[in-house]
Amino acid sequence: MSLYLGLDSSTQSLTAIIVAIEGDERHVVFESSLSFDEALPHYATTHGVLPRRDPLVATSSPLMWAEALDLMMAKVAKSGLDLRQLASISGSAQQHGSVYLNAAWLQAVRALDANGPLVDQIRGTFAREESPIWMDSSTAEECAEVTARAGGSDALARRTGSRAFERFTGPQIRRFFKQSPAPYRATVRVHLVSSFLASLLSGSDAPIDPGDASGMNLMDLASQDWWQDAVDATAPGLREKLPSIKPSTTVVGTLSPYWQARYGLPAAKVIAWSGDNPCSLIGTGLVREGRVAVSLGTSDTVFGLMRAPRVDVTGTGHVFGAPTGDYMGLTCFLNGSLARERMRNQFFMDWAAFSHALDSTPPGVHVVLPWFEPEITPAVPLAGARRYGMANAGANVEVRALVDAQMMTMALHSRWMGVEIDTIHATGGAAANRSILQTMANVFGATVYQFAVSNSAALGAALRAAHADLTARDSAAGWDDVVRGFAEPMASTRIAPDARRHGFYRELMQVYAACEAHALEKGPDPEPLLERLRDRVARAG
Ligand code: XUL
Repeated sequence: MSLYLGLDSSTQSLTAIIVAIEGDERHVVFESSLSFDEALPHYATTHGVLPRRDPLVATSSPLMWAEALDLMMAKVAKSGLDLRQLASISGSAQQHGSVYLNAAWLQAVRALDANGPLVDQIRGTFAREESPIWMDSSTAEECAEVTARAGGSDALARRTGSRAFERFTGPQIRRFFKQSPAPYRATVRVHLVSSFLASLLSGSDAPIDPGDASGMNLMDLASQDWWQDAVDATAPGLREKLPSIKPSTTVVGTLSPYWQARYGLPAAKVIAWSGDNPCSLIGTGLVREGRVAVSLGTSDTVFGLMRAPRVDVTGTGHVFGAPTGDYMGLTCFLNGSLARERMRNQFFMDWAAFSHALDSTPPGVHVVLPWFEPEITPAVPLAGARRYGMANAGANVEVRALVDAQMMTMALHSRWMGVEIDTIHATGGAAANRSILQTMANVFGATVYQFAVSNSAALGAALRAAHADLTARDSAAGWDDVVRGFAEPMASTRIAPDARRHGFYRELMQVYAACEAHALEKGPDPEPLLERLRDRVARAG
């Protein structure tokens, strides 16, 4: 039997999952999570984000991520499992966030001493104490500059898989270079959250995988290497500061002596880390084209595997590298779980009451655009929910309208992927809520399935670790074989769409799209459309 560890450093928490594989025997044997706010209160984060002075700026602490890793490895060591069987480890991390390291980094990471905590040994290695994360939307100016310098939006999208996005690492690096030229010059390495944590585990300077590198506006999708024009368009001297890009299956090294001596762990192989969405692709079993997954986490995302890159000409979505060596299409929505939580708290509900509100309230002819925070899809720089056809609606209707809106915006903005969505693999914390998933089924007109493991990113990381080990032993072991028994939708959880409701949502979605266009000053007043739908509903009784 072999054990494989997957870690997921997300926006709000660090999760570890260990899977055990012995032929057809496959089990999750350990799962543990720690919340940054609760476990590491001295960093003073809220939902994993450092105190925000400017609503457009969102940063976190790389030191906190490292300290969390130390705490979690201590928990793993005490799991009671026979960790001599731990063959390999991989990880997943929130995408786009960047870590800026100075000249002391390389020596420090290679010489970690088991006699002292990790954080004390890397404290002096940062050229920038705070890391900008994916929730940051402060780089509109830098996006415009990078776009112009790299030959325009279409060229950037075609070469890198995405037009310039505020949270993408390239525009973030450019802003740092412009605002803090001296610390930028003192930066010898810019890591992503994923490659930073892989470096700490392996005691080396880890590469970035194509899945996470494609969230930077810097990688050439076709060659899976840095695109020099984009690198030059971003900041001077950047090429030398970037790690290499290596396939997601790369063995970066072995667990460094720090972890072995401090926690009695074996010299397990460390496999390149990737972004949370590429890892979730594996953790929801999407190793073939055709189906999509919807992840309901801090961000809500819709994604699916693509054999060949089909870049979104509307500029909404992204093409990333997939851990299988293929590609994945993805659209990301910022107002996910924090918006659901905000609504729940506003009306003093627990999750049972939230579900009851959904179950007891049919969709109505009104729309809320759920932009409580600046939104990524569609691009909404100024926060503030907008309401159409609803005033003083009351708690239940507000909850229903919010979840309807979250599902409608996902359905509308994932059309570019060109997939006829008839089956959805639902994952992320809120995928445990069947009332939310019933709304998903009704809006998309698709069958929705849940999974035994809700953290598909951590599971995907564990399965990527397993894949690297199994293929090293038997080159015929494919992805289908690796995900089997773990990342399969549970037949008993099947949620079928209600055809009548779906018919209504198809009409409401047109109104929703019109409201969105109006709010973004791209379309006329949608009131006549709302009126027409109200009439039709009244006539139908
Ligand atoms: C994807 C994105 C988020 C983060 C955090 O592009 O920004 O999904 O990866 O989960």
